[in-house]
Amino acid sequence: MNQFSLEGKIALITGASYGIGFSIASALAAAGAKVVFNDLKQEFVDKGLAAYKEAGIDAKGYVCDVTNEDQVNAMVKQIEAEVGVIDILVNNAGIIKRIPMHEMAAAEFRQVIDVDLNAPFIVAKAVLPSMMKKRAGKIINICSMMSELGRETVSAYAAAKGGLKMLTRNIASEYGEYNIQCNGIGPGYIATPQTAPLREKQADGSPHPFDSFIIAKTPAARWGTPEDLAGPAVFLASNASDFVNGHVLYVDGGILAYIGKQP
Ligand code: NAP
Ligand code: GCO
Repeated sequence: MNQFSLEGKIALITGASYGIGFSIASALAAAGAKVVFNDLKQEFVDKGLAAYKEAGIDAKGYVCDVTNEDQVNAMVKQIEAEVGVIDILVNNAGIIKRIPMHEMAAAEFRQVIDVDLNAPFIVAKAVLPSMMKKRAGKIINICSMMSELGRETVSAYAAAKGGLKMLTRNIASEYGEYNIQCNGIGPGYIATPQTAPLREKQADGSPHPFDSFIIAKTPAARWGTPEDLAGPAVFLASNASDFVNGHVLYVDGGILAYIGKQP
């Protein structure tokens, strides 16, 4: 048996019209899974469906705000009726606000926590009952290097992603006896719309200082691509990881292991 095969599995990837979610969903589809995804607006769902179709993937898309428990419960119910029970959940949807903490409004802090921590709880809670009944399931939470490290302006994001690491460990602890594995993927610095502001060329055409900083801090000396996350996601979604539980797999090119290149 090919323990990396996802044939016959149904995978929900949240916020997967583009970016990391789209790449992970595409990899799970290539391994045999039926992909369903959501986004905030029909416009983005439609764009995502077109992109999946272009990639030869017959995905199903739903409009759902992952912070809204009623919408999430309705979406999961609809998926179970239209497609089937969700075998694999990837909590990917996320936002970041880069604001110095002493200038950040409490409402802005709460919004990041809501999307990046409360929503993964809401969506995982919605899929757990069917996984428990089936006595099988895979939950993958997209954490971050900021689950381990802080930096200026990302207090809310780091707090959320640090909490998401511990939520991952707690789901693993509470539901392992149902043969449900919950793990995290901690991407390093990945070239997506979320990090585009950190890579913008300067007015004189020189690299963004943060771009140069990340290159110096990464042994691989490059930004990651969403495709770098494909293999790790298939591994954690498949039977190959049935005894891996409560782990955060950092896919960061080695940043967390490296003091950084001397300037
Ligand atoms: P992105 O390009 O900003 O995409 C985020 C996706 O989440 C978008 O499709 C967005 O939909 C969706 N989303 C946001 N809020 C939502 C909500 N309330 N309900 C439903 N969907 C929502 O981000 P990305 O770089 O692909 O990152 C994806 C995940 O990886 C995030 O959790 C991020 O924190 C994490 N991550 C990213 C990096 C990186 O370097 N890029 C590194 C580590 C971890 P809309 O387009 O409609 O807003
Ligand atoms: C930032 C970046 C990071 C990455 C990622 C790193 O502003 O520092 O956006 O937070 O998105 O989370 O793992």
